Amino acid sequence: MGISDFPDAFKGTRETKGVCPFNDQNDPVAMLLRFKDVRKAAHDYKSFISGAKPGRIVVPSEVNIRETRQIPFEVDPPEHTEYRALVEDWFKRPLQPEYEAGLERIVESELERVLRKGSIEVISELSLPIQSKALTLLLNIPMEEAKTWISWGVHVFRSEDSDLDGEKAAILYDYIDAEIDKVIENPDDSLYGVLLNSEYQGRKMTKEEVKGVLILTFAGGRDTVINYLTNTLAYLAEHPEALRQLEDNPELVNTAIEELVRYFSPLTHMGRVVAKEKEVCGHTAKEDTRISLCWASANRDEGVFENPNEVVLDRKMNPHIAFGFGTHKCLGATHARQLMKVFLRVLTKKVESIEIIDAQENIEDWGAHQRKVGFDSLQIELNPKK
Ligand code: HEM
Ligand code: EMZ
Repeated sequence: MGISDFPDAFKGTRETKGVCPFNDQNDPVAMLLRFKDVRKAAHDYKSFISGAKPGRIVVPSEVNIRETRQIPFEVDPPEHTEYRALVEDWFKRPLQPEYEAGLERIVESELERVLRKGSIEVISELSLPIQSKALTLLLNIPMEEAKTWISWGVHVFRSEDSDLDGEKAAILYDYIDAEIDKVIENPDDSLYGVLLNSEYQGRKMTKEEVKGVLILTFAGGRDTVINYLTNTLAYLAEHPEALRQLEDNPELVNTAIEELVRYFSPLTHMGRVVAKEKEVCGHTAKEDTRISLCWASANRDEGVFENPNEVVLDRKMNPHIAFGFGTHKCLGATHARQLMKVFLRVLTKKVESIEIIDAQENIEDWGAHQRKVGFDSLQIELNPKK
């Protein structure tokens, strides 16, 4: 098996049972594994709610390490609809030509820097800096600020030795609290400033609500984007022909970015709390227990995707749900897609070949199933084009 092969961890259980029980901190989760069931449950926000105790829909549950409600992620309609409307246009800014040019400058300068080094550890030396610098565009704040975020490392709620790290989370909360206070003192046109000026239900957004949006923006768009970039580099190292196809046929990038995010599915699953007992795929989801929507498993469903375990860069029918489905579908998807498009464009222009020197896989443990989601470290050598 190659370094860039990401096996389908849920195949057997998806086909035979469709549901997989998982015990998380004595708050069990029934993981839904089939494409149809995941989409149906994601659509049914009245039975399967996001607006539970903050942190509870995340697996592993974060109830013990945070109290702030993430907005609009941990809110259901009708409140969700109004919150989401406040930020929807802001998160479409990545489609503007100036924004794309900004992404291009970031990716170019980061790639040039590592090309001078030759051999690098991808996550710390390339993916994290690109992710953090790109996020300054999404928040509309000076690029300088990325230095602080890079110093936090890859995870904001996790650390090397623990899935949940309250002390690490506190760094992010304290930082956001301080930034909100700064912008209250000196209003600006950053996401902080825009939110502090926005009205929800006819009144100004509270500091706690603004914090809820910002925490989500930092946490949701961090390891997902880092894995998307890192795993793609591993894939291109092992598939030099793909690197050249992307260079020779620039249109290919449009289907390639979708196929790569389907195949890698950087967010494995997300939970919901059962509002009222309901039968799903032969499982009785009892009131106040949890289910999860396993995007990663759904994206390998053979009933929907032909050759699901192969990366087909020009895949035509690709209704993947790596960015979620329905009410809560990813607000950061436009940013992530634009970043990957630019990354592939610049990479194919500047890089001749990539060699893998060493790789430590990051394997998630979901009880009966172990899933490779990315790497803990990936050492590569980059050879520049002449
Ligand atoms: C929601 C995946 C990048 C912000 C989601 C959901 C998924 C997802 C599956 C749905 C969660 C649910 O239904 O409960 C991903 C992946 C990414 C990515 C795979 C990268 C490849 C980002 C980025 C940002 C972001 C860059 C922002 C900086 C959000 C927000 C939501 C969300 C705000 C909640 C939307 C709502 O509740 O209405 N994401 N995400 N994501 N994501 Fe992302
Ligand atoms: C939450 C989540 C958002 C959670 C859409 O996903 O991402 C996770 O990485 C965080 O731990 O708190 O923000």
